[in-house]
Amino acid sequence: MIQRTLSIIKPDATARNLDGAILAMIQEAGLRVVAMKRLHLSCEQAGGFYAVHKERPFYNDLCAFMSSGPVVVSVLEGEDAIAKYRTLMGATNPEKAEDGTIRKRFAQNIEANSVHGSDAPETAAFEIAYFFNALEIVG
Ligand code: RTP
Ligand code: MG
Repeated sequence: MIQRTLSIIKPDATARNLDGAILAMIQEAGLRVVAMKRLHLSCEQAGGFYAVHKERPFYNDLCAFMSSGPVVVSVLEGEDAIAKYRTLMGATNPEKAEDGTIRKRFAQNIEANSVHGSDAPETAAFEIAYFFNALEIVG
């Protein structure tokens, strides 16, 4: 099944100029970039994106981190794209991430973990619409 998922290259990764290396891993995995933009989110914009985590203890830190520098948001398309990208990212905590994953290679800690990917079709739909309109996605 061809799916779309939302990817964010997080501020820890853009700060280290890793956007290209991460996008290369994404493309090598067979996922297509069908939309992309570079943004510097406000704390409020990051908070709206992570609204599902509002009650979590790490929410305020996460909003501050996600607005601390530029991010690269993109829509990835491909067979089973949501699960495929989650596998490529690796575990949230890089100490538990498998070899060959983006987080194993690049993440600094459980918060500054270099990438985000949608975790289900419903969250992918919300997250894609948060950043892109229909004209900005070119399959
Ligand atoms: P993501 O949503 O970014 O793809 O990551 P995920 O599903 O693997 O992790 P999730 O549980 O949804 O948490 C979202 C992001 O919050 C930060 N976090 N910090 N300090 C902490 O204990 C903690 N736990 C999570 C990470 O940046 C995580 O990706
Ligand atoms: Mg998540």
